[in-house]
Amino acid sequence: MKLYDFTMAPNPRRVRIFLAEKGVKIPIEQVDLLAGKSHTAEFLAKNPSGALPVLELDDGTYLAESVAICRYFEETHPEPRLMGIDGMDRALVEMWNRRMELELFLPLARALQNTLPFFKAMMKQFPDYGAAQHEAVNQRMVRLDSELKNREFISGNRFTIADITAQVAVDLRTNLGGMPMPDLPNLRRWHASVSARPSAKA
Ligand SMILES: N[C@@H](CCC(=O)N[C@@H](CS)C(=O)NCC(=O)O)C(=O)O
Repeated sequence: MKLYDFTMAPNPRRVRIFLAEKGVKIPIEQVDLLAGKSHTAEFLAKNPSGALPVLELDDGTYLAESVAICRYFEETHPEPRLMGIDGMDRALVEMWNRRMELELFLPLARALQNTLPFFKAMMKQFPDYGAAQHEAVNQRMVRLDSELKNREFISGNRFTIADITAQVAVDLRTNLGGMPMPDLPNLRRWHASVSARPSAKA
């Protein structure tokens, strides 16, 4: 088994945090996205999307998509539960993880890709679209702040994959986007709590 990873990239970090929370250690191979190494014929045979992360299994299966890889480890290493503890909780965790993915992580990625000089050589940028996506992220963070008012974590009072998705997005906004954490007390309290977990170093 092997995880294809690129330390700088946010989606692989979601899987690394998930594995760290589970205490699972597997071999990791770096694929340099900046050098285009995920678009070689050899890598496209593993994942035709040319994207990371990818998990290579011992039977030759290649599993792509961060959440699918996390699902694999949730099934093979159930504890601690990061994707829900029973049917209803699994549905709630999925709801929150999709919200964090679709309403925070993806708009942030589009915002950064369309506004940062870092991405200029890699893609055609649409700065107005990027600015609108930044605004969508800011508004979603305000809403998240009120959602976190009466609970410790995003899907209730347990740390789940939804926290990981949001944590990676918020850290990317700060570290690559250079934007400070907004002055939102519940969001800050939640972020300090997830950042204090040993898995945050992954
Ligand atoms: N939906 C995919 C997105 C994967 C993705 O976009 N990965 C980025 C790194 S964060 C990547 O490999 N980009 C390089 C490319 O698409 O060429 C997932 O959740 O794993």
